[in-house]
Amino acid sequence: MSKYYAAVDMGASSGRLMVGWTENGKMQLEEIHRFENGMVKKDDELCWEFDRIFREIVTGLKKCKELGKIPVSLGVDTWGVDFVLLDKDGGVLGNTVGYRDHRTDGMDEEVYKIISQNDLYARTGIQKAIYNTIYQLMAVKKKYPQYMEQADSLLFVPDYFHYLLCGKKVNEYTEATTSQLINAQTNDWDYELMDMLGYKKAMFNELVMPGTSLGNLRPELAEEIGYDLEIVVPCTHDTGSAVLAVPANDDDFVYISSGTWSLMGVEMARPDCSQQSCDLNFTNEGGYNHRFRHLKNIMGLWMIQSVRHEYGDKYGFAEICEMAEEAKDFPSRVDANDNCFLSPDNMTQAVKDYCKNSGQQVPETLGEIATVIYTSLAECYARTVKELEETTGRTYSRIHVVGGGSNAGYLNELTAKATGKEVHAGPGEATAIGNITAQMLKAKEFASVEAARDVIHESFGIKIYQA
Ligand code: LFR
Repeated sequence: MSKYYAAVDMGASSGRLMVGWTENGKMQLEEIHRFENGMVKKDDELCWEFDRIFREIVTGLKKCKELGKIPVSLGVDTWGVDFVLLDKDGGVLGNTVGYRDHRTDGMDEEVYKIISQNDLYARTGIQKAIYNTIYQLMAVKKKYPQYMEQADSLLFVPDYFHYLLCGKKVNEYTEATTSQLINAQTNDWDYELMDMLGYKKAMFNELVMPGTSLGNLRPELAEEIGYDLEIVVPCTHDTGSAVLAVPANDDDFVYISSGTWSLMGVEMARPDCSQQSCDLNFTNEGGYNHRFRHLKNIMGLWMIQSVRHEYGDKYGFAEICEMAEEAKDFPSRVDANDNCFLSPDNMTQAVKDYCKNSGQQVPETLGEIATVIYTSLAECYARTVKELEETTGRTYSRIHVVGGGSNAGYLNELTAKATGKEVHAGPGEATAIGNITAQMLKAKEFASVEAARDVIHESFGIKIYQA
């Protein structure tokens, strides 16, 4: 009888509860429950709806039972950097603010008054992104100092769901590295940095590695759901899970974890905290077994998701891809990494304004806007590959695109053309697969990461685009 493993895989626009198992040497995956996600305005802050989402997780677990696929364990992965502060009774302090909120505006400067950007990079190896936890905490400190005083515990979003599920408060390592408060050499909290910034050390919890068991469900929850299971932490940072599921064991490739963001990089045994890497704004996020993700954040399909939403969610992503292809000769380009696309009031307008302000032809139709975004992304990928080849001092012959965005065929074609590299697209469910893989490794269903990646390669279709 197969053993089932559950992944709650939450992205910025939707979340799913997936169940995975192995059968005849292959990995199988089934989506049990899907729900909407997104930041909503509350008290003029962009916030996540964690109470509603927690109920969606419970609904998903109940559905597993109805379908006769009761999982032995569960792990949650989400985007990085966001957190809640809990008081000593476990209550959330303040709003559950998300990383695109403007509370971090100017907080980089506040942090650099205390430690320079270069010194911060040398210690943490983490890229400068204005929404990193380190800047968000500075915003809380300035705006709501009382929360910082009352805080008993800081939990990142997946940690918080694990806590609601089983009652244990820990910080999982891969997600914690996105805070920019972990020392890249020691792989532990940088307490000295916290002291410098005036962040209370006691609110940071024990760091645990992917594959750690946190114990079983809270009894009242097990009763409601109708069965019990173990909480086993995966790489709770979605990008960490996605990279664990890249279907290759050599090192002659660059990956793109393609979803709301495009995360493009390579896996490395040691972080590169050099000045060159800092200047190019590459990050070194912690991964499974302390492998590092040396990568760059590229704005990604967030731009397309936002435009689609502004057109009333009328068209599917495949349709938008087709419209873009029809408008493929439209000549304008944007810098996909310009901050103006991080959290604009209206993305369609932001793309038009960028083209206008840079003296280019302004896109009018949805197809034209989409083609500007896709081609600009592909060109950004091409620049990033060159930078990676520079920082790592070698060349790569192919690109593995994993995650939901790997289904965007037109973008894959553009990527192959712009980079001159073969593109291997899939699996689309890399994040959930990686989450489940960490649980299966813990359960010894695979002898090693290499063995798991071989099975992933055999189990899910991979489409190749020639350069
Ligand atoms: C992708 C991701 C990126 C992180 C961004 C914000 O979903 O986790 O890795 O930089 O979201 O947290």
